[in-house]
Amino acid sequence: MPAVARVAAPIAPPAVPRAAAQAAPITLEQKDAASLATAHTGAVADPATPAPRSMRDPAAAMAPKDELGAMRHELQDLRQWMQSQMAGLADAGPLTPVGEQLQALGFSTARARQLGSQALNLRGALAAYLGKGLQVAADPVSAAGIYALVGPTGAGKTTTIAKLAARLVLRHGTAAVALITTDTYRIGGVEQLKIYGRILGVPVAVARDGEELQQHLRDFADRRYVLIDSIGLSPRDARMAEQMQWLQALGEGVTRLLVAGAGLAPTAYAELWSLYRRLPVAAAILTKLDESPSFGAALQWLVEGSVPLWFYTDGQRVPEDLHVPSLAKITALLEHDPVTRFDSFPAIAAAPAAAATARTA
Ligand SMILES: Nc1nc2c(ncn2[C@@H]2O[C@H](COP(=O)(O)OP(=O)(O)O)[C@@H](O)[C@H]2O)c(=O)[nH]1
Ligand SMILES: [Mg+2]
Repeated sequence: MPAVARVAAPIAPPAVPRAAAQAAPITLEQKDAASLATAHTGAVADPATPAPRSMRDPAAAMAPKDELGAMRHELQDLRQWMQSQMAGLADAGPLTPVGEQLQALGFSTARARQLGSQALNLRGALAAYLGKGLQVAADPVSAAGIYALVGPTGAGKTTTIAKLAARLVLRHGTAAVALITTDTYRIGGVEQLKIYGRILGVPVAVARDGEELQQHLRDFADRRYVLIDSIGLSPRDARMAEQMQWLQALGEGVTRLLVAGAGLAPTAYAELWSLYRRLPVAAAILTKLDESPSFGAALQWLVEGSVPLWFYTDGQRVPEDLHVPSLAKITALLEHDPVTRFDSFPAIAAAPAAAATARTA
């Protein structure tokens, strides 16, 4: 399994030398943010926090002795006071403009309020939150192994398997990859994967029970990558428990990836996670970002549930619409900027013709 790395925030604030930082004047931006936040929320000064010295005792600020030192202290006081006022806004009152943007993107009101009160703009808020909390892998599914995709029906498991398989075939050739499906209940479930297998030139095996699954895995022991497609069922369906048992029985020999649409409600992510986390699940793949431009709820689930994000998909094309996430790409998508689609995709020079022409049916 590739090492999980935290995304380095590329939009980190410029480093300020210590001496300069101490004497740094309050910038216009900072002042504006404070007055904006206050004007917007109607918040009044927290009586528990003493106001800066000059407000309490103007003579102190005008003392001629060591004027520069006095000004420095005054600025430190002012900065601390502003910070305490801004922090106080996190718990109550209307949202700041940045908070409103975050809420519109799907983040919960509480998180939008907190992040919105701490950042001067949307990009800063996202960089701070995602840069610290979103776990990604530099090159996911590069280690040889067995990978099982789980998740609700219609989430995009089969399509994503095809995209992943194409990515691996492009890198390692058809002999390195095999597919197995346990989706034998739905009409067309097996056929859908078999079509992709034919186009990509890789074998597809069908497992009707745990025994058959184990047997296919033995048969494919010489393949570097085995991808298992599964069926998503209601937790009340006995067949769901059955399939979960097959996958659980594989123990640590299989890496399970939870596939979920990017546009679900926060409660849907909580339910999904309570159902699938016990498999256990190594990471998530978010699908259909093209249909869900405001996927803050999904990101909040990933960050606060400590679920690494290995891939996201933003369309039905195989394999082009599968991407490895980075902070810059996720931020650009949230800001609804055009994103460079191919920068994470492997070189296509050695691509077999079949894989290069693979498309969804
Ligand atoms: N717009 C869009 N559609 C997708 C994406 N991924 C999958 N789909 C579509 O979602 C539908 C269900 O996908 P499928 O792979 O069969 O889901 P499964 O039931 O989880 O296996 C199909 O019509 C796919 O083409 C995506 O990233 N964007
Ligand atoms: Mg399927």
